[in-house]
Amino acid sequence: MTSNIRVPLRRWRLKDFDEGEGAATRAFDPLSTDDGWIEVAAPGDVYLALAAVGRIPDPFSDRAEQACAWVKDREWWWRTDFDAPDIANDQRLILDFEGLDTYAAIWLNGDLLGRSDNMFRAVRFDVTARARRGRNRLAVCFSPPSSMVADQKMPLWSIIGDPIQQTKRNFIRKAQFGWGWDWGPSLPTVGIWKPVSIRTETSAALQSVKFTTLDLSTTHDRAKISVEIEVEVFGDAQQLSAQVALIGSAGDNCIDQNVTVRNGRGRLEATLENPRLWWTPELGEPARYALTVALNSQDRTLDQRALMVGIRTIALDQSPDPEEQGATFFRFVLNGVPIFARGACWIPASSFVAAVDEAHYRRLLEAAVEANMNMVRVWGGGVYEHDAFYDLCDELGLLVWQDFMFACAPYPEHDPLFVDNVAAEVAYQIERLRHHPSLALWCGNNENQVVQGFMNALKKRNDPLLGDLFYAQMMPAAVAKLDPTTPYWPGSPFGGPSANSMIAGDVHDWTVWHGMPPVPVDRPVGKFDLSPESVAYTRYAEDSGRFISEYGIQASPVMTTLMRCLPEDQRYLSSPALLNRIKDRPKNKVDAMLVSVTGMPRTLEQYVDYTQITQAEGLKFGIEHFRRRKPHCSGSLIWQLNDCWPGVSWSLIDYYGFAKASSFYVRRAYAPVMASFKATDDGSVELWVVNDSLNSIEAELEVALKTFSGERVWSDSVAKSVGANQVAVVWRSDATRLDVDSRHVLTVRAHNNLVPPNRHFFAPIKDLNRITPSSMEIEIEQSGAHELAVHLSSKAYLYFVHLLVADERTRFSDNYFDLAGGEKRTVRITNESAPLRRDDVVVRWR
Ligand code: BMA
Repeated sequence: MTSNIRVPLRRWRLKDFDEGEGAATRAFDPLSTDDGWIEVAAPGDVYLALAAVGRIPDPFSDRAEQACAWVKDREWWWRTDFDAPDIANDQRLILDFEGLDTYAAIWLNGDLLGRSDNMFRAVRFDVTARARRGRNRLAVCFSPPSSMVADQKMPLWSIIGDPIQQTKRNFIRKAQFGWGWDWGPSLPTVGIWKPVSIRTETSAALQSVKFTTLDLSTTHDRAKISVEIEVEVFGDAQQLSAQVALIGSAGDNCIDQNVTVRNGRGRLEATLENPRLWWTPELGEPARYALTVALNSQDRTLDQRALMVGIRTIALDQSPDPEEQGATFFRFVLNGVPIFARGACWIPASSFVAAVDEAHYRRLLEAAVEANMNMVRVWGGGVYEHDAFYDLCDELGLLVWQDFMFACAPYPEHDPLFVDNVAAEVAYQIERLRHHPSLALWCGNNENQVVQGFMNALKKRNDPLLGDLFYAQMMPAAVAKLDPTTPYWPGSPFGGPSANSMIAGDVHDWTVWHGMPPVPVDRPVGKFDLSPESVAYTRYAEDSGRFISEYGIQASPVMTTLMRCLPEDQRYLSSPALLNRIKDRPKNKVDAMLVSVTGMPRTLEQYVDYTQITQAEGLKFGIEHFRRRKPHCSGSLIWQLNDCWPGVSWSLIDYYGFAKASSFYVRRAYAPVMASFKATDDGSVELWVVNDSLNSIEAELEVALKTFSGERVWSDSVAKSVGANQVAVVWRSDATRLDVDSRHVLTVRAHNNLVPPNRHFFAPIKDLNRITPSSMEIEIEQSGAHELAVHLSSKAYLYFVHLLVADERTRFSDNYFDLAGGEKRTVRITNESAPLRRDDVVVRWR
């Protein structure tokens, strides 16, 4: 055991002042009373603390965002009293803030200790000389962020909405989305958003522990790893050494070795025989190892660190694509295996970033794995997430594309203080996250190069990108130095003749939804076009990109969510409270998509269904196209997985955790082995099988042409093998056999459950010639207190069959599917947290 003690400081008090008033009235004074101060936890959030005592409404309710607008303009003081641990002569006392949001002055016992101006850096103070025996008073003053940058000048681009332009967010090292985004409210946070503790250290302390998989043999039977240790020696520590242990999940001790520490450094390299590798879910187990490092001086353990690590190699293949002239791959290679990244972009899981806990992360990340994802992209307008996020990604086998936190703006690279601040942030975050096996990529920012490129093309200029210093020089140098085995990429999107090029790098495809002109290679940039033809989701088929790291369609959350956040008199189409939940502009942008897919909704209920149908069908179409292009396209990251509040957005899962229809469509379209139809220009249809697994598979499929009333026109049996990690056309119908119209549906079913069922329509959803029955056969069986089995069947074809339970913790074995005439399906519904009863379930269809 070490003699070090770490005491978390969790209980604080909070009070607001006019700017400057706190110090003037000696809010830092150890003797001042707690009158008018309210309780707050650290980590914690000011809005939530205020709502708890009734000073503001629930910020997510109705239009409360406006009623909370004053919070960001106040000065906030956080205060706590603590007893300092006793320390010996060879010890020091460290005050450790893992994250302060954002402009903070820290006071101890009435003295100013220092300041902090970056939410993404830790702040540590040696308080050995300042702390008193017994009671100490710690106070942190947070200044209103906008007033700290009031005199800064550099215009923002007007791409995320005008009011947000006024914030000067690009000067503030703080979560950019907090000022409002096209899916989120303007509720800039303030306060202690990460743990704070006081701890003792004895003579020397571990500064960093770095674990690296250096090499993996092609047959995977041998891995070379290294452990590097950095130590700060501040006392008289003799004969420093580190005991390094690596233990597998079965308790097998792979390494137990003593490493000499000289000049503050120690290093160990070892070769492991038959290591259990870290894999994504479709390729294997995400095996992890427990790494512990104990820093010893003679017989005494001074410090200790424990990390969960994984053995894997990750690379980014950008070699020329031999089959697509002039193009280069953009594909991740995990343990030597080129993979197709199936995933989504991650935004902060709450506007109140301090308040996201492990359970919240777990719900969302498990839902990502259930949707057959293997990658999430931590988008650059949010935060470097809490440790629990990355631990869960490690545990679940989800690769992480990690943006640095810069988004949709020029950044002040001409300001040396800002540059130093960013350099320290970049180094801190790399050292913090580099040991995670899930970490697949460091990426410079979100959309800065591409927007600058657009501006230049429109204005026929060649202005440099302000901030490029960070993405083109500082970050790659820092990654090369501190984490050289993780790939670096300058921005998303980036690569090729223009940043959003289809022949190299990654692509954000916003033709669908935003009406962005398709990416020009050798043409001048076109015009944004929001006409229904321009934004139709079938335009995903024009995308010939290498890796689509953003594309998406907005949809309403489920009705239960709307009921929770809309007051009773606002539950109608286009009500002011509903429009307030739509942050993209124009607020009716979705209409251009609905008009050609479902037609326009007349009721709130239709709005929920029609937007969800359009999102689900559109993403299905896009995913199937991108996956059929494997390996030329090697990634699909949907914009966006989750929400930061109960809004109308591109998310697959809403703020409370209710899945939209798209979650289930995506689950099927992302199945590692998947079959999809493709209509070709000559009027025929092909059936493709995509195999992301490492085994060759035998596809035994039945393809059938039916009418919606249940008549079988013809069917074919297909038996074809598809090689490991390959795609293949396994069936093709010529136009003559397809004498079809809006009454027909082409279906595929696997005899051996190898692929999820799929279908192809010959007309838009709204024009399908179906007779929708008003009833179906439904039998709900109580198979356990927390489990129901719902047996469904229908004589005629049913579209968009879905089961609703008004508890977001409910899970469904499948949902939002079509039921062919005569088909029987059983859906298993479970809820580990609450009992389920038969009448909790509502079954609907369209
Ligand atoms: C891209 C993202 C986000 C944005 C989304 C939807 O621009 O990077 O900034 O929210 O599209 O517009």
